[in-house]
Amino acid sequence: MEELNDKSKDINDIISFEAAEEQIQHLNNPVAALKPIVKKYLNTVQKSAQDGNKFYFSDGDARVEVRVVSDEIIRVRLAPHGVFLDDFSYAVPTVDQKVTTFKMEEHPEYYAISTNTITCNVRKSDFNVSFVDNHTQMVMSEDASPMHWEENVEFGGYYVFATKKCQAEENFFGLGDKSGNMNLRGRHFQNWNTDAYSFGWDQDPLYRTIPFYVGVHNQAAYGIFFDNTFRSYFDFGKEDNAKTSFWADGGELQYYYIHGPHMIDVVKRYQSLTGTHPMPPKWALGYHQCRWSYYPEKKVKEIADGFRSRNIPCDAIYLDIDYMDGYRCFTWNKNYFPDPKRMIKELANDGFKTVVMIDPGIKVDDNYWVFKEGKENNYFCRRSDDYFMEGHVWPGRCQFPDFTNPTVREWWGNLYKELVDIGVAGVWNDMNEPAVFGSGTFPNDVRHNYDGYRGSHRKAHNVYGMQMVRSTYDGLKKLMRNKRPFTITRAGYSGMQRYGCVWTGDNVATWEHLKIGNIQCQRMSVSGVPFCGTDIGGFSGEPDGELFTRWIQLGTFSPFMRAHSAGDTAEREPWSFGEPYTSINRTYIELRYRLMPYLYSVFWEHHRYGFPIVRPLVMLEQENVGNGFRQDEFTFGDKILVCPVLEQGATSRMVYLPKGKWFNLWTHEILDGESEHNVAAPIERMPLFVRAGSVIPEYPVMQYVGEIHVEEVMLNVYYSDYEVNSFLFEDHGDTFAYEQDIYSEKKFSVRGTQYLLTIEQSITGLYTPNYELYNYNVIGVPFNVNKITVDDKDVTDYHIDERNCLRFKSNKNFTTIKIYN
Ligand code: MIG
Repeated sequence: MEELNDKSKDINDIISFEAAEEQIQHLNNPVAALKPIVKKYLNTVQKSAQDGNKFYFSDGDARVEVRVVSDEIIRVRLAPHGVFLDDFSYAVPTVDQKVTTFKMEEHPEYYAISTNTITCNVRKSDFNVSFVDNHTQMVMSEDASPMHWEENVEFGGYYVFATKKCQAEENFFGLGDKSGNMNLRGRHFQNWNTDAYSFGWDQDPLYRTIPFYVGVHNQAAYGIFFDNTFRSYFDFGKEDNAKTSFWADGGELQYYYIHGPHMIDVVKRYQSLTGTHPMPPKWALGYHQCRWSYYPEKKVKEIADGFRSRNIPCDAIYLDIDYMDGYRCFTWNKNYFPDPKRMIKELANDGFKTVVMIDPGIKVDDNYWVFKEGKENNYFCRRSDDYFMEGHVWPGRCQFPDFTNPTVREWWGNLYKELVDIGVAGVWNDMNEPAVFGSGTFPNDVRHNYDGYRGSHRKAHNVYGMQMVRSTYDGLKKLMRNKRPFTITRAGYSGMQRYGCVWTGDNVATWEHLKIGNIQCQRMSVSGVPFCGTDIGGFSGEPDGELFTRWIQLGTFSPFMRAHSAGDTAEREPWSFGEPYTSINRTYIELRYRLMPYLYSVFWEHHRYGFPIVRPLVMLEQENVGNGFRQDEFTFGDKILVCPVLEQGATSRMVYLPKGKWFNLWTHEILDGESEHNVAAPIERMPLFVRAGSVIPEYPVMQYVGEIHVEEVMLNVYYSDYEVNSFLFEDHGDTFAYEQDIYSEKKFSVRGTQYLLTIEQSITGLYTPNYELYNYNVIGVPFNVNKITVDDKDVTDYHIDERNCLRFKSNKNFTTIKIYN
């Protein structure tokens, strides 16, 4: 431990577990450095007590609370001297869920708190806490040493630590916004929201804090959510191959054990604690074009025309900071944009939504109404000695609203009124780590309201961005009445998905970053942040046509699809690289729009039922150990498997397909799952596969969402000899009527034999789409078709097309279709 003696080293550089434990006091405060290190561990359990679903254990001084949250979730808290901190969390609005039965039993050596599904054991001799699957009796997670802590003389409170055993061949996933390989085993991390311009493979920390990971061992998965907003640290068997640790610079040692055993269920349960993403307006799922910056108005129009004249679909154009007057939020530079309302209207007439950037830094300027209001009402953050928190950002000297104050959030939300009135459709919150030029972020001593629970920046830093986008989302929701807001944030904390989507920040136009981005979106998805995208093409640096096109292809299956670039780089529109790239880019963006009803339905499955949108291979098939190391392929929903091409010059690539049968989306070739295939991947082709038995709904190509009144929905039916269910969700697309059950959910079941293919439909919900017909494209029927019936009536008009697909139409309300040999 060489670092131990190097007292000049900043604590931020030290993230090895043991080293941090030893070092913290010495580095953070000179007074403590003179004292011996006092690290305290829980001792023998002496007492236990029960209060409803909460169980308390004490070693005579410290207390531990074990709380049954649901059948599959248990929360553990530590109070070093018996007094728990306020039970308040920005991540978890409501702790208790439905629990059917639970009980505590005392055994000679331990206490056992069990639900129907899991048991939490607290060992008497040393306070060891473990979690066992009732069904398999497998120990899913177990302390390697008792929970411990260390007093923080300078700031008060404690550094808090938990250390768990790494189970045999255990792999780790999640943890939100991290770079590098998807599997976290053998690495360590810290969480401290950071403006990480041009970050590298393995750079840490980045913009967001999601202290939640999933462990997979012995084919079973569980999750740990360490709900602590202070700077936190995770070590996945790096310091000691046999241990996984997490710790924080303050706050409470409080974590949730979340049971699987399927990884997807762990994520769904994490989502049940922290919430899902609200339904976005449908246009938000279209293609978005951004740049730092498009200005003046003429340029914006030129870009809009560029899309329409080339027939490349696009739904949104972004205005980055230069639209403002001297970077003052909520103002306009009237030289560049003399009449923003007219411009936004004209763009809207042409099918474009306008999304604008809003930063947290407010220019110190007594002639600027936002600053004046903030100052008069005491809305800006202050230092410990009551000075204002001042820092330089784009506008020059700035002060910063305290978004952890509910009154400030409400004020800020209302500031969007004028933007909403002139037709702005979405807002993009940047720099909210918060980022400050020079110093990076706020100093630790800045005070925050923290929704009445008070805290310094040590406690509020990681939630600042989340509370900003929360205020933006809530404000827009109110101002737009019943319309769905569209918001994007750069920084965030667990639960951020309730308020907006996210982009991965300032990436680079390199092949390595294409890989990073692919993994980042998958990792965010495992971490409960489903609506995520990268700057297509790379923010800094310049891609060539090939790299840009490969990025558009990946972006077609990123939940959020937006191209963005820094201002000092060459232009980056889908047509910037000439042919063949323009045409290929068009084809993929068109594919995005054709698949819109599918993408939208997958979003609903997330919003309503908590399913992740993007699913890595390991989530599809955790029992296959190899999948713990595969990180290219993923599915969008559960029907379409995507294998992005991440190597320059590639014309083919290896693809692993999970169990079952898969159709190559381009060729209709049927491939077996549970094996690897070498698949053609010339520049115009990203390998895409559809699960046999799927029904993939498709719209006609449109230049923007809602351009064309849909007369009939195409249903692509992929033959299967085992039964598969597919879902189609439909509603108005931009209101909250879905909260009043104004939507329709359709279930399609497909099942084939050698002689017969059956398609069944069941419909629930109060919404009726205003098209009448389904237009079928049945793929892979293994027999000659001699007869088709729709609800027992013969279909006379059908044919086999040039791609060997069976084509016919029916009324959208059918119940049973039979296709006979
Ligand atoms: O200091 O608004 O990540 O997307 O274009 C840079 C200008 C500030 C950083 C964002 C980027 C945006 C840029 N911003």
